[in-house]
Amino acid sequence: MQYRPTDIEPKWQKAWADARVAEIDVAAPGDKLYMLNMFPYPSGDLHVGHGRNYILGDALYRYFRMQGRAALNPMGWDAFGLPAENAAIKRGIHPREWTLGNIGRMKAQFARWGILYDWSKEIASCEADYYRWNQWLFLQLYKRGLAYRGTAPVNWCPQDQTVLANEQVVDGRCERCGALVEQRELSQWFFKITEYADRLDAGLDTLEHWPEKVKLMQRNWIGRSLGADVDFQVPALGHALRIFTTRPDTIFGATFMVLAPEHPDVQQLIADHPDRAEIEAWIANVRNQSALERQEAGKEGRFTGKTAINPFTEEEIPIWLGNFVLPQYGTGAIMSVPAHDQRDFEFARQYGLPLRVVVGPPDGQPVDVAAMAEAFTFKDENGVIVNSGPIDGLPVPRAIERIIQIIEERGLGKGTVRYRLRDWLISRQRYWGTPIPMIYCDACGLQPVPEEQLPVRLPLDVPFTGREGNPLAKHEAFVNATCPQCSGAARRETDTMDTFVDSSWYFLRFVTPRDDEKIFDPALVNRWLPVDQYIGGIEHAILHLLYARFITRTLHDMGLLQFEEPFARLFNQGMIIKEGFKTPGGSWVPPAEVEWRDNKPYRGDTELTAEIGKMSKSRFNVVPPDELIERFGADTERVYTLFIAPPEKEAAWSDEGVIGAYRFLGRVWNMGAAILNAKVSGDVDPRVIRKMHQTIDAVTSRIERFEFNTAISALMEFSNVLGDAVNAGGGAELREAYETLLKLLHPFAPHATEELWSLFGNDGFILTAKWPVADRALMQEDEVVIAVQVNGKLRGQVEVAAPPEEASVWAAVDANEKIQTWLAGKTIVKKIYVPGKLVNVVVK
Ligand code: ANZ
Ligand code: ZN
Repeated sequence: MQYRPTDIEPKWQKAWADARVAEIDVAAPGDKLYMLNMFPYPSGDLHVGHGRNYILGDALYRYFRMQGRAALNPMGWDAFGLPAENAAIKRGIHPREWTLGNIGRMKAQFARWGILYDWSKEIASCEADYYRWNQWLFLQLYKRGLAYRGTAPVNWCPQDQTVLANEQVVDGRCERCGALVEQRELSQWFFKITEYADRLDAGLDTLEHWPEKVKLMQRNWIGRSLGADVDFQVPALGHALRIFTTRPDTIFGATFMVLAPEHPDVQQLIADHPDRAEIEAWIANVRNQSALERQEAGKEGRFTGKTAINPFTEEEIPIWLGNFVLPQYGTGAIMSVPAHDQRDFEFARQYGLPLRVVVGPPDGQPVDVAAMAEAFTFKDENGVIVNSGPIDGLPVPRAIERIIQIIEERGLGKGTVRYRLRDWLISRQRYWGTPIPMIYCDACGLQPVPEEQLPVRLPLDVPFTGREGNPLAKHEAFVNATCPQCSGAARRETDTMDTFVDSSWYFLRFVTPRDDEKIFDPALVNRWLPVDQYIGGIEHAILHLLYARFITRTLHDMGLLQFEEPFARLFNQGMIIKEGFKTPGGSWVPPAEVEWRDNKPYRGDTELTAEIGKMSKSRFNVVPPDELIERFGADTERVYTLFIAPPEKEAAWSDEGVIGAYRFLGRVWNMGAAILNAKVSGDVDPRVIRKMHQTIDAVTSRIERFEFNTAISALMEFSNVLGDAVNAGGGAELREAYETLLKLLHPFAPHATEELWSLFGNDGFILTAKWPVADRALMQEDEVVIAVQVNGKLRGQVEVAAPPEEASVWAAVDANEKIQTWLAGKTIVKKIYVPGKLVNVVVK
């Protein structure tokens, strides 16, 4: 009997699949647990870095099953998106065919890893029976004013006559043809997520079991800021310009004003400017830049020639235009306080504008303006207001409250809460996505597609050229529609939805994925959700999770959901990295092409450098799971992947580590063979039983805390103790302890443990066996070690029978010669006993 994983793994994979072990009846009673790995984009192949995510989810799932939980663990495919369309253009294969082929390959890979999903609940977002509910959802949001049309700038390739996604723009040029990309304003569809900004922000406080880091990223993205809107009168306009500031306490230091070049009053302000043409050309140039380019361009501005009145100092201050002021944030106009805001400081230095200090350090030291190398950004209690009349001497937070009061009393403006969050632009001018269910009629205007006409199906017979825009727009049969209002000829919307719409509610669909009457069953969904454990990459920390939280709230407000937060617990696994090799020019070299000479890596005559990179295909440093499984088995990959590091940490792949995991499983296997073949039986060494209970306790609590690596080390220790007992001639009596080891190991090495479980003559899957429970009494060591201190310094230790009693501890201290030498000739002042841990003798 030898450990040959390739002989046993496919057998158990088939047995689990045939028995449909992971299928669950959501209507049956039980202690429900909803586990979910973020559904992947079906890009094709999976490497061991992806494996970590699914393997850790599966280990957890198997553990909960053995705990007797009714666990739902579904899987599906985030199947719309750009790469499928690119494959269609490059290789002439239809996006659907490409996607379905990849899904098939990935499913086979999941099976080879021994991962159990409830495939009866599988969904793919590119199928009409899924995306029709995207369309239904869109219509509900539209009815409630939460889906609307507005204009927004897009990347436009003038050569290919098409809209480009951000990732298709490389250095400002079209990735495909190299033409300079322009910004164009297009009419597009939005979801009004901003209406939920306050609730999305406040809800973060209720997410106890989310990583702090993710909550912080969400909070920053939502960007709640408290401040004030203040009017500055502009004589030349005849009305005021309203600014937004988060630091109204600095208003006495506002020495100029800056507007976004897009601000609606700009035209009037520069109407009689002598350099008007030059300013307009500059504005056009700024408008054409993407947000990123605008940031990178450095601060630039133009003076309008006009002034505003600072309502507190009553001074005339110049009005500038500046590229660093964004049109969609706040009011698109700012009061500049160069002494206390770094952007304003740089702008003022660049254009020679004046500074006035209005916040000083708490010690009251005067600030030397001429010597300032940067803005003094005193905030919170660390800043005290100066040179500011009624708020002089107040610390910043109190000054903000007070000045807002004054602003409101004097009718100059009001205190405000603002959010950085923008509405969600869901329109994509692409083919491979959910058609937006709207119709344009010349007579009746915009009309929603009636619900009973859903789904609006994506036609499959379209040509893919990558040019001249969205192929849907040229598909006559698709575009020509009948107006639902007047039955006249009308046109269909040809934009499709952002794929983040697909993933914003899929976790609700998994409960009843085949329902073609409704999006989900509210009673069942309210029983199964929120998701108890959500697992996925940190790359989804912002958008996906925010959109899912938003859509969940909209469905809550429609009366369909009783909860507002979809994911009770969130876990983000770390990345697996592997060493790779680079040329001096920076390109990655596949390991197969690397030659070693004098202990240095070369390709041909070029010396390479070794670098750590994240696993990705383009870097040639992926470990293909197939090769690994072929040699060592999926159980080895699973144990290694979970043992390598705490799962939330980045981990470096090591081939020696893999072999270590393989040897461990081999030892467990051989031990099983030895126990099976043992003839004699006698008493079990009590140390084995004690170790067993300690291990049950350790592994259980560590799995629950996601400490898979230390859970596996506890199993290794236990298997060593058990191995010693076997080598010492222990026989059949070790069975119980060994079968306990198998159960505890099952979540990590499911195939080998199933095989051994059945070799030991057990019926049924070990997966459905009961998880062992530790007996605390049997965990107790016979003896405990108590540390002995003299005057607080460690001077020795004593061993007493467990559980320790104070009297016997002191008796042992008295009998200990080494400790007595520290006490000789001294007077004992006090004796302290910390139960079960230490004693301290205070002497004089
Ligand atoms: C005066 C001031 C003084 C400001 C000071 C800051 C510090 P957050 O906190 O990120 O929301 N601002 C307002 N609207 C802007 C826009 N459309 N584009 C660029 N900047 C804008 O930032 C709020 C601050 O950013 C506002 O407070 C304003 O500058 C600037 F010592 O007003 B502050
Ligand atoms: Zn009509």
